[in-house]
Amino acid sequence: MTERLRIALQKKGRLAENSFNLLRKCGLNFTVRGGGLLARVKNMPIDLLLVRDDDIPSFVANNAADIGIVGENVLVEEQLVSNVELDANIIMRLGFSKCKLCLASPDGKSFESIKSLKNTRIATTYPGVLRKFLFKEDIKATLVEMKGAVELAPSIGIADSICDLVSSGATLEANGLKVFKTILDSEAVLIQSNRSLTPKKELLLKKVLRRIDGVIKSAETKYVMLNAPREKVDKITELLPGSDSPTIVPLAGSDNLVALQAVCTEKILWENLEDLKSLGARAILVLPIEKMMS
Ligand code: PRT
Ligand code: ZN
Repeated sequence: MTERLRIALQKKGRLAENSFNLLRKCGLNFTVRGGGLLARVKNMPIDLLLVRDDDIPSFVANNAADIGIVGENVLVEEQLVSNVELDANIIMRLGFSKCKLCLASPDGKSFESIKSLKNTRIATTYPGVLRKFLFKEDIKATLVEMKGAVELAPSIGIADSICDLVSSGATLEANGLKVFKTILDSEAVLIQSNRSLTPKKELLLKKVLRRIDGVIKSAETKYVMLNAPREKVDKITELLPGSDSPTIVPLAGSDNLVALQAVCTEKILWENLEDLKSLGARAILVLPIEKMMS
């Protein structure tokens, strides 16, 4: 058994670039070539298995890969349609490739109540998730299973509504469709089976997970520096999103002003800066943090 950790990733598609970028930010050095199924990480004992996203849950479950990055929608669907129970569980949510699996219908023919889906035809590429939803709601409907282009189904007369992934909503709008129910919220997730790893691989996995966690946290975390009147420091600290005990330093040549520096773990909006300014803060700088480890 190889001591190289194997990570299954989508080769090409909506998850691929984000997955590669995440791993590169974690310090993994690799090149993805056109035809290759495996990419070797040059500076760590890790191989990347580059495949179609639908295969990732079963590859992780069947030991072809130790961990994988996949859309939660694909993981849930594969678990529901697989003949055997798939040993693949979410170990970390990654926060990219967010989308929703929605029910949508042509304008003017919306289903105010989902109960009116009864005895209608619904086109989807997600029969597993849709069937489970209909079962839970006690609705009997006909599923029209498609491999793609689901948004065309109502206009060509093969379905009354659709169940498909939506992110910006532009595709639905271009096809005159409106969402009337979201049945699953999804984002990219890191998955692993319950199988135990060799101690060496386990250590390496822990290291990679710690780095991924650091990259995700540092994406929103910012370092804020500002000058403020000493008596406003408490109020200003309260306004800094997700900050913990800031550093306060006296400013040379000023009795009243101090410099305040804080790590903010939540998103900082323009509105936050305007509020800080109205409390007397000046020279406000918001700096990105490249790496974090706590
Ligand atoms: O070839 P392979 O099988 O690996 O890829 P694929 O074609 O099956 O999947 P891909 O690359 O299209 O999507 C991979 C994953 O990205 C999905 O499983 C989701 O987890 C996630 N994702 C995020 C999306 C979208 N956003 C998305 N918008 N997947 C698909 N879409 C579709 C949507 O259904 C619509 O048709 O993209 C189109 C544009 O969406 P709008 O709403 O922005 O117009
Ligand atoms: Zn796919």
